[in-house]
Amino acid sequence: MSEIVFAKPDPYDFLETDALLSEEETLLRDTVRDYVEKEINPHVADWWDEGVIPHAELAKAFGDLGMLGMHLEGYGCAGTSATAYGLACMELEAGDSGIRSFVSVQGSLVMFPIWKFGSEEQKQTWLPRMASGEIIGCFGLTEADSGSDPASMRTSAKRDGSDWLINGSKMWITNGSIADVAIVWARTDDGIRGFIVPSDTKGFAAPEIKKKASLRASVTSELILDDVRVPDEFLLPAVSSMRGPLSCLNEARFGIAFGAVGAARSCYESALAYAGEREQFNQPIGSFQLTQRKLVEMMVSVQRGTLVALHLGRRKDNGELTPEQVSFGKFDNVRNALEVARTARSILGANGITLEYPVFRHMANLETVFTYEGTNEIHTLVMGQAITGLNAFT
Ligand code: TGC
Ligand code: FAD
Repeated sequence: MSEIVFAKPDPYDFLETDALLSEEETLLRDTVRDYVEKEINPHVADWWDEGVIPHAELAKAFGDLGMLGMHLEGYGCAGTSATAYGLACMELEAGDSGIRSFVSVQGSLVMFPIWKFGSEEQKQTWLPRMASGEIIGCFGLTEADSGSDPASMRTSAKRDGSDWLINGSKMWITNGSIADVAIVWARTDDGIRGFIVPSDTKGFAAPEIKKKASLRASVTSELILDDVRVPDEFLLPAVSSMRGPLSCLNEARFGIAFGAVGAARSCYESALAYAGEREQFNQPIGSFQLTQRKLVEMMVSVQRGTLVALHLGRRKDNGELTPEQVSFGKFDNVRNALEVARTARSILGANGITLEYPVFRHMANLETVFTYEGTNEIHTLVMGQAITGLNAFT
């Protein structure tokens, strides 16, 4: 029988989940962590405050690091495991959810549909330049009146000779105003189809949505499509139903299940350090039972989220992961991250409301993460349907 060992637990990795990573995964994780610590963390609070990001520089840097479409094979993509992609999302989101979004959208929502549903010519044309960061993409599914129910979209595409004419608008589109190309999902006589729309096409506009109080280190836009004409070669040939966009969402939601743990970890680490330094009543606030309770809840939540994410990663790498299991990860890890961020905020007292610490920024960002890529309620209903066999969406 193996016996329990007596060893001092690591406050930053209580269950020693690092031991679950391969050498290659650890190296990749550490490379991204190092990049985030050196190149993102010193600046991101200012970017967030000002509502701007150096998108071209970031795209180039992420391209050089092989992080764009990193889990796709061929066409200049790194071809890593899904778990490695998840770990990169975790480190990026420990920096800021908006930075992780930038990478998720490019890889999971723009490159993935071209890779999965595109023609060989489309793959050759777009993927290498997107992998290197030369070209930035966005993903247009949501509309002002079609959020949780994207199948109700009004944007339409009609054949006109050998071309298509696209009309409509999309709302809340990450990277919209800075994108060189948009994947636009539209209703056609033949079902829901995806189009590759270069942003310099006549009739296409992408005004930025301002005054956001969340995900400020990320560009969010409306897409306007006014008689946008694209040739048939810009239609994604291999899908003609909601399976197209929803397959992309599986990929991005998987990354978010990892990413949210990164944001939570950053909040926990901030609160732990603060609780050790800040004194009230002549004692560190970490010595109070009520504070310790909060710290332990946060630590447990981060460790549990890490285990869930890694489990999903292994299942994806084995070809076993289901959309409902992705919903489990997105649902549970994001709601827990939000709770961790709120708890960390309380430990930091008044300092917790400033941008001097990452906590409030993460907390505000996580309100978006709770909503996009399927709200918490939508993922509840996906899992509810899976366990009862009953549809409660309508
Ligand atoms: P339903 O009628 O059940 O199915 C329609 C077709 O889709 C297939 N399908 C899936 N395929 C792949 N993955 C999934 N998860 C799928 N779920 C369903 C299904 O087999 C069927 O295929 P076919 O070929 O037989 O026609 O679907 P529905 O239209 O009733 O939708 C169900 C529901 C509510 C779960 C879905 O609409 C949903 O997930 N809604 C939430 C919307 C959402 O998540 N939007 C996200 C927008 S993108 C975004 O937020 C980006 S944020 C980016 C960032 O900054 O990180
Ligand atoms: P609604 O669908 O109107 O939901 C409002 C409330 O009603 C929610 O609480 C919801 O859970 C609840 N609800 C809805 N239906 C049901 C039901 N059947 N049962 C119970 N409750 C229900 N979209 C893109 O396509 N591309 C992007 O790049 C993108 N980026 C985004 C970036 C940001 C910063 C944000 C905030 C959003 C982004 N989105 C993007 C849009 C996002 O996916 C939607 O906001 C999300 O799907 C929810 O849609 P909605 O906001 O219209 O809310």
